[in-house]
Amino acid sequence: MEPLLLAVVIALVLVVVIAGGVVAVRRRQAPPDRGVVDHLDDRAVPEVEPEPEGETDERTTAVDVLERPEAEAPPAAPPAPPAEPLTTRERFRRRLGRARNNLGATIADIFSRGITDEAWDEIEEALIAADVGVEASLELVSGLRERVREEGIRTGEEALALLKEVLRLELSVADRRLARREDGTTVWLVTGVNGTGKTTSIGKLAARHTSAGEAVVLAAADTFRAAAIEQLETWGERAGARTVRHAQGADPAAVAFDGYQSARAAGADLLLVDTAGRLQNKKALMDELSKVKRVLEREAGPCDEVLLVLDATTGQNGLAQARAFMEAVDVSGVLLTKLDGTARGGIVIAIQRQLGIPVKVVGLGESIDDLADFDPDAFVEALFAEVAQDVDVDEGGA
Ligand SMILES: Nc1nc2c(ncn2[C@@H]2O[C@H](COP(=O)(O)OP(=O)(O)O)[C@@H](O)[C@H]2O)c(=O)[nH]1
Ligand SMILES: [Mg+2]
Repeated sequence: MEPLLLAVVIALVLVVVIAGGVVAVRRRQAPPDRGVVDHLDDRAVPEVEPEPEGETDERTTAVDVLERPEAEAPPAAPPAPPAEPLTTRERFRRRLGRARNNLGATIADIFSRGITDEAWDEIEEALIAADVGVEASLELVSGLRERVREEGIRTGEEALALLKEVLRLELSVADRRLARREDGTTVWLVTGVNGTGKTTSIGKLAARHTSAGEAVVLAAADTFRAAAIEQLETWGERAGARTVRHAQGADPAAVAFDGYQSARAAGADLLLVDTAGRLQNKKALMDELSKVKRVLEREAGPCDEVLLVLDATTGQNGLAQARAFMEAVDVSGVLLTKLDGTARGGIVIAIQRQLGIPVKVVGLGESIDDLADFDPDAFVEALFAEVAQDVDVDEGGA
């Protein structure tokens, strides 16, 4: 019988404690807080008549509180509407001020003076100066002239509209998305010459995917300088991604291999492999890169993307670099950085035309969210948008 007695005593004690707690809660809600509760209640339930002063007692207050629990944790000021995320078009428009002020404005100006032989020559020159490439510029202009003739186009405005259409068409590809694996850890190998923006872009990509709820691992396979490893690690911390690293000077292929094993063991969604890009010894660099890919793929299967990072401000020189990399590894897509920093922009067309590789992602600045999937419509529109609509570019006149 003793255990039963004990249980009864415990139950009694519990009842007393709970009752005491309820009374204490009610007391806390009683006047003088009453005025505040009323005031908040008026906001939350406006149809309730305010009680006359003096008729308030503990009972009604307690009932009030129990019936309107929201009064205990009142919403502060009505929440501000969340800031609208910028649309892709808006982002391109804001960041392409330089190219717009140069390429876009130059072409619009030429066409505004009418469609003449000189105008066509000047358009050709403007495209070449914007890094579209000589051959491509000549072809684009001759195709355009023909269509203008065929379609009986008379105004510069119409000709400009047609040029935009031709550029959009030039940039259209079937699929620009970064490839993902259905099951297991997706592997993206990131290559390119030093200084083009590999590490920064990896940080931005990582952030984009961690904020979508994915687990991301970075492999620091640029082992040449300790600073390069630390830079990647810093980006990883910012992005919420773990970095797999070895000591400075370690075999980059071993780091990539370990990166994959670690990512797979952790069930990570995405592995991003950073690599070195010192062009001083091109042969050694390319040998190293193909070894990284070979060793990585032995463990991970084919890389889902081999991204070549190109710096838009290096123009045609970047294309020569690209060819060297394409000999060492099968590049599947270009990540074009510093589009915000170039007054040219035609490099986008040159890359796709001359290398036959789609620009998949672009860098639009140095911040973690300055990365966008390449969108040809938004790009062409931004190049030719009214300069007056430019809001975010302070040094666009370069
Ligand atoms: N304006 C601008 N700067 C960039 C962009 N991407 C990278 N950078 C800068 O380019 C420099 C080199 O970048 P880093 O990632 O270290 O290049 P890596 O040597 O290829 O790894 C850094 O100062 C970056 O901030 C971009 O899209 N726009
Ligand atoms: Mg780097």
